[in-house]
This record gives sequence, C-alpha cells and structure tokens, in this order.
Amino acid sequence: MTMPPAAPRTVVLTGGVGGAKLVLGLAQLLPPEKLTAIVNTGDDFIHLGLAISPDIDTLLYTLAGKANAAQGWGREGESWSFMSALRGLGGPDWFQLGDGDLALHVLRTAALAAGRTLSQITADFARAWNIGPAILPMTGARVATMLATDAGELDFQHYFVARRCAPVVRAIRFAGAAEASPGPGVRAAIAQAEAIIIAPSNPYLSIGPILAIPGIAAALAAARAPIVAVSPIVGGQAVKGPTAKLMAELGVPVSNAAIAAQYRPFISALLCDTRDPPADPGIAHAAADTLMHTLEDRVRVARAALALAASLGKSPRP
Ligand code: FO1
Repeated sequence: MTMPPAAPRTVVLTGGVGGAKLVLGLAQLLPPEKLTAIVNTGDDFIHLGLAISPDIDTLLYTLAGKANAAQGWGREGESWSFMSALRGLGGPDWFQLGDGDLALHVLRTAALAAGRTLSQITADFARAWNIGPAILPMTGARVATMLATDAGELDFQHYFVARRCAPVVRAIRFAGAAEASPGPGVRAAIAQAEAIIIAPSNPYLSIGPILAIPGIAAALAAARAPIVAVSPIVGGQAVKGPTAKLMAELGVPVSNAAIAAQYRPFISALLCDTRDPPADPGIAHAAADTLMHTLEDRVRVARAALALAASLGKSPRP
C-alpha cells in the first residue's frame, strides 16, 4: 500500500544488508518517484579484472526481489559453475562470484571501459529490472574503505570476506573520499528532499564513506529536510556484520548515544530499538521494534522512520 499523495520526497543513505532491508520497506510505502537511495561505493573493488559494487548490487537484487535473503548478498537460486571451473584452475576462490551475479560485474566492467558512468550503468540495471526508486552511487570517483588492523592495512573486502572481520581494527579511512564529488543527482536529491533517512547500515563502514564526501556533507548540512538515522543496534548488540566488534575495537561503547555522536551534526533524531534501554542518546529519539526479518518488519521500521522525520517538521534553515 502506498501512503496518501502527501508522501514526502524521501532520500535514504544506505549500504550493506541492513540498509537494503529498510529501502525495501520504504519502497512499499512511497511512490517510486518519491524515493531516492544514495548508496555506499566504499566496498567497491576490482577482482579478477571485474568492477564489483556490492552495496549497489545488494540494493538492486533486494528491490528486484532477486536477493538471496538468507545469505544477505548475491542472488537467489544462484549456480556456481564459474567458481568451480575457476577453482579447478587454481584461481582465487575467497570471493564467491555466482554465475548470475557475474552478469552484473561483466556488464558493469564493459560499460565502464566503454566510458559509461557507474551512475548510468546502475540506472541501466534498475531499468532492466523495472526498479522504480532512483539508485544513485554516492560518487563516480574511486573511494576505498581501508582498515588499519593488527594484520596490516586491508581494503574492505579483504577484511570483511577474506579475513571474516577477525583482525583487530585500529582505524578506518576512506581513501579518495576527500577528493571525490557527489555522484550525478545526489546533491539535488538531498536539496529537494522532504525527509532524509540514514538506514541501519554500519555507521563506520557503510555510512561513513558517504558522509566523508565533502559535497555530500555540505548538502546534508544545508538540507531543509529533517535527517533521521535508524540505529543499527538492537538490544545492545549490532544485528548484522561486525558493528559491535568494530565499536569495541574503536573504543566506542555499543550504545545509541555513540551512534548519535557518530552522526552528529547531521541528524536531528535517532530511531532506536525498543529492546535497548531508554538511555537518552543525547538527541531527539523514538523507539520501535527495528528487527527486520519479514517484509512487514521492513515496512514497520520504514513507517516509524518516516513518522519520526515528519514529527520534526521542515526546519526552515536560517
Ligand atoms: N560476502 C561474503 O561474506 N562472501 C563472499 O564470497 C561474498 C561475495 C560477494 C560477491 C558479490 C557481492 O556483490 C557481494 C559479495 N559479498 C560476499 C558481500 C560483500 O562482501 C558486501 O560488501 C557485504 O555485503 C557488505 O556490504
């Protein structure tokens, strides 16, 4: 069901699995022309000569109903002939490329080589799969999330997949972010938004790169729309991925106050989970059951985030 015509023009900053879940919930509530996702590309890397954009692909699969929900990435009903042939030749098999998934990487690599932009290629794929909401890469420039760990500096995929998040993280940097410009349509979407939502992605690994792009940070600071973040913490633990371990290693308490601090000065409110103590996160906040297993869960959290944004009204910027 979609909301009445008053549905707010909404922008959502997203990365990873948790983010894609919320975007799907928002897509059930908002007409497609009123929903724009700005997606992290700090996880992107070149593997076997192929341009891989995991957070864009996870969102494409999720909005097209093709996602392997149990696995969190890649497509449902995947086959693995390529990987088995690759292994048989002694190729690197730490990063799994499914036969269907390969089509995205091969076409993206060929299109980039032919001079098309990541933004255009992403729109091509969305159109091919009849995805209505706009999916905008945060930038077209090369930005790489790099982690300084006790096993040396690792790029995101070597940390997250090859090493399964085991190394102890000392610091994170987003190589190239300071020099990167926002991707096509990103600034305009933020300026025209009536609600801006930060999805419950990993603040340090998936949202951090987006906020590290100067033009995006400036657009958010100047935005008329209220900015609401959905906390990735549920019941004192992070739901997916390495968030809680990472926060401990970075010396940050696993708390909503820490999440709010991480997103200051951008956000006006934080949507917390009902399981967490009502400790004041130091910012306007609301509570909802933010665990998202079913489609109804995703819609519930999306509705709660939009309601919190609406409650803040359009703060007329001075
Ligand atoms: N995550 C894994 O844990 N193991 C993999 O082999 C793997 C392969 C892979 C291939 C394409 C793709 O788009 C994502 C893939 N992911 C894999 C997930 C990837 O590491 C993402 O960066 C995470 O989902 C976090 O955003």
